[in-house]
Amino acid sequence: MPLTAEERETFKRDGAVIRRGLVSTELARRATLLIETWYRDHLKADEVPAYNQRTFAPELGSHPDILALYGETDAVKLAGDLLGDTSPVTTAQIQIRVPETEFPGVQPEKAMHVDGVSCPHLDPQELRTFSLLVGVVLSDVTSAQDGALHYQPGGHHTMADWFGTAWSLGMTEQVPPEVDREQGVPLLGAPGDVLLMHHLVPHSVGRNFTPFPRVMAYFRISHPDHPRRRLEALRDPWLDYPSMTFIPQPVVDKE
Ligand SMILES: O=C(O)CCC(=O)C(=O)O
Repeated sequence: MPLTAEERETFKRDGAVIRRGLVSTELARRATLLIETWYRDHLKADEVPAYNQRTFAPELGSHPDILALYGETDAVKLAGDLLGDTSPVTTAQIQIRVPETEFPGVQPEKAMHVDGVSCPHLDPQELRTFSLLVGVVLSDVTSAQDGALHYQPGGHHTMADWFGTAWSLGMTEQVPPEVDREQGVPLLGAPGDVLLMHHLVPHSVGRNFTPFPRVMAYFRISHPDHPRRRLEALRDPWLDYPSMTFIPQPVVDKE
């Protein structure tokens, strides 16, 4: 089903929309099995900080059963509804919040940030931005304590203002202080739920106090023109979203 008028309004206001059960149980199950096997056979505590910065299970990022979470679902259509046109997606990021019980203190809270700007592990002059984040929930997240992603509805406007005024390329602050202080809204959900989130919405991630890994797969979707206008897209939240700025003209009856 395409993006409804109500979802479009929500996205404009909050910079985020959740579609429950968008990914079928079978597709979610196939991806989960792969990640569970990797987790059991490959994950080592001393590698968690590095995976945490980039992706867990890097060897699975382009596996057909992982890419299917986006490519074989209506998420493609929804991204197209928002961006008009999208560049091909060839890899996913797998993000796991490991249980504190199994890996105590190994994965502290991730601070508020927007992806690809002033990343602690990258040159602050480098932008690795995109247009839309599509997050697929692959494990139950029933409380903020379950390693939930926390996002700030409406934060895309605050961040665009900041990028256009106080911020300059090369700064190491990831967000302004008032955004850093906010807790955000936890993304609660079940396998198959999908979050569509504007790239400028600030988010953080909490520790996981459940006995089970919290698993998400993320797809970073770009408007094809995004790579040539990264700086402008930080300051104009709708540059990559032509459908959001299109104002329908009233139909005038001709006699
Ligand atoms: O773990 C998550 O859900 C999100 C991770 C994140 O924000 C990031 O990798 O930039």
